Amino acid sequence: FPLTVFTMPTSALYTDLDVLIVGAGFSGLYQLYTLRPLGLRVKIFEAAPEIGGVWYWNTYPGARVDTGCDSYQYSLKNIWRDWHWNELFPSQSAMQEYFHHVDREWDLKKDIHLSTRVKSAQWVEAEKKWIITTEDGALVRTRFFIVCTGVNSEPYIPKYEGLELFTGACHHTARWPRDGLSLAGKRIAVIGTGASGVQVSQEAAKCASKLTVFQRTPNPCLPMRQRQINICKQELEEYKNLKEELYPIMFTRMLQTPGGLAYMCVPQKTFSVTPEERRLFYEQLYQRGGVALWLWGYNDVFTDKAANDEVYAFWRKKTLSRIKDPKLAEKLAPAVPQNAFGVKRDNVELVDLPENPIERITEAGIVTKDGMEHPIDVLVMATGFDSITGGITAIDIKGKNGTTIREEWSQGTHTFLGVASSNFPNLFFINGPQAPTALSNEMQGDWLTGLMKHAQTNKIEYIEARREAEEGWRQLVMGINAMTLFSTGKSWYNGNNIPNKPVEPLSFVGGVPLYMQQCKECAENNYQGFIVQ
Ligand code: N01
Repeated sequence: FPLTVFTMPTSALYTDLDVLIVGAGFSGLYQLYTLRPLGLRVKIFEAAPEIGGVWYWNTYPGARVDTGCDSYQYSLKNIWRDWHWNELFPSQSAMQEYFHHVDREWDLKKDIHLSTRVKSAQWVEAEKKWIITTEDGALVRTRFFIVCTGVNSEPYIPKYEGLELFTGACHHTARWPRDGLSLAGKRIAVIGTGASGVQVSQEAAKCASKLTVFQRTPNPCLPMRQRQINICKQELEEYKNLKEELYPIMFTRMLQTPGGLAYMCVPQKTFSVTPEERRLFYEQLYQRGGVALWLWGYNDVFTDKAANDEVYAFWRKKTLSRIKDPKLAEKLAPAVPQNAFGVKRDNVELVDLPENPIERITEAGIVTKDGMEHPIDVLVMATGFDSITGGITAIDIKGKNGTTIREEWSQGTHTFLGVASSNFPNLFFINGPQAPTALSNEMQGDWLTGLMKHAQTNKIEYIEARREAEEGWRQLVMGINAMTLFSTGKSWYNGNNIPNKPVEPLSFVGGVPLYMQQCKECAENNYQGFIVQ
C-alpha cells in the first residue's frame, strides 16, 4: 500500500484497502492492532488531529474516568507492563498520555490518517466493495468497512430559541476549546446534569463568581473517593510482580461478569438479608466509592423496583445530610426515586427545569419561564449525545438497496449480534447498537478479527447479516431489556434523549458472558446468521 497517498492532496484517488476502520479511539486502535498479523491492508481514518476518541474530544474541566483505572485499559501485557496510573480515576490528560504510550508500543500512527473525517460510504455490488469518501474529497475502495465511532461521539445541543444571539462563550462539553477557557470569576450556566454536567459543575463551582445549573432530571451522584497511586522505589518490584500475577486473572474475570468489570453484585437478593446486614453492606459499598453502591450490591437492583428503591433510599439519606437547604435537597434528591445530583456551594444556584423551563436565550443570558433573565458569560452545554447509533448514522452510509443506514434505522434499529445490519454487507461496527457496547469492545474486536481471518482463509468476499437472524436478535435484546428496570429509564440507553429518535433498547443488557456465548456459537456454526460467500 503506497503510504505516500496519506500526505498527498486528498483529492487523489486512493488504491484498494482490505479493511478501512473509522475512528482511532479504544476500539478502532485495538482493531487495527489485532488485524495487522493477518497481513491485510488496513488503515484508520480519524476525524480528530490526534488519537484517543472521546479522550481527545472531552477536554472540559473535570473530565476524568469514572471507572477504576485497572479495568479501564487494554488487557494486553505489552501495554500494561510498562504503564503506571497515578490516580485511581485518571484525568483526561492522563488518558491522552496513555494513548501516546499505546501508540509507541503498537506503532499505530503509520497506519492512521488523522484529521480525516469520513463523509460517506457507498456499497458497490458489482465490486463487492465500499467506496468511501472523506470530507476533504479523498476516495478509497475497501472490501470491509469497520465503524468504530464510539458510543458518545455525536454531541447533542437542544434547539433553544435565540441560541445564536448569545455573545458569550458557548461550548458543548465534548467540543471544549483546545487551548482552554478560563472560568475564574465568570458567571457560568451549565445545562444538563449527567456525568459531564456533574464533572464540569464541580470544577466550575470552585472558581466561578456564580454557577447556575439547569437541571431537568435529578441524577444520583456517588462520591468517587479518588486515590493517588504512589508507588515508592522500594515497593516498585513488589507492585510489578503483583500486576504480573493479578492482571491476567482480572482481565479474564472481566469477561465472566455481566458488566464486564472485575467485580459484580453479590448473589443475594436485597430482601433476603436482614435490614441490619443490608444497611452495613450499603455503608461498606458507599465508603468504597465510585460505582460500588450501584453495581456491586444485591443482584436484583436492576430487576426489582423495590430493591432499587431501597438502595435509592439509602443514597438519598446520605445525600440529604450534605445539603442544608431543604428545598434544594428535595430537588436534588427527591423522595420519589429518579436520578439525582448533589453538590452545594454558596455561589451555585439550581434551576429546576420541569418547574421553570428555559424559554429562550438572549445576547447576555438565559430567560426562564418565570420571566427571570440569568446573566451569563459562559454557557456550557452538558446535554449529552446522539448515543450509540449517532456516530454510525452521521456517516452517509448507503447500502445494497441505496437507502442510508440512517433511513434504515429511522423506525428502529436492526442488527445481528450488534455488529452488522442487513442491506449493508461487509460493514461492521464495534460498540454498536444492540451489543453490550462500552462493556466489551476488546471482545467484539477479537470476534471481528476472527471473522476477517475466516474470510481471508476461505476467500470470502461478501458477508451480510440475515434479516431473520436480526429479527431473532432484536427479540432477544428487547426481551432481556423488558425484564430489567433499564426499560423504564429515560436516557441515551433507550434513545429517548434525542427528539424523534426511536425509543428502544440500544444496548444488550444480558451481560458480557451471554453475549460472548452468542457470538461464539455463531462463529462455531460457520457464522450462522450471516450470508457468507
Ligand atoms: O450526557 P447525558 P453526559 N434541556 O446524556 C440534559 C459518559 N461519560 O455527557 O436527564 C435540559 O448523560 C439531560 O437531562 P435528562 C457516561 O457513560 C463518562 O453527561 O435527559 N436538559 C441530562 O441531564 C455518560 O452516561 C464520563 O432530563 C437537557 C444531560 O443533559 C455518557 O458519557 C464523563 C436537555 C445529558 O446527560 C453521557 O454523559 C462524562 C434539554 N433539552 C460522560 N437535553 C466519565 O467519567 C438533555 N438535557 C468516564
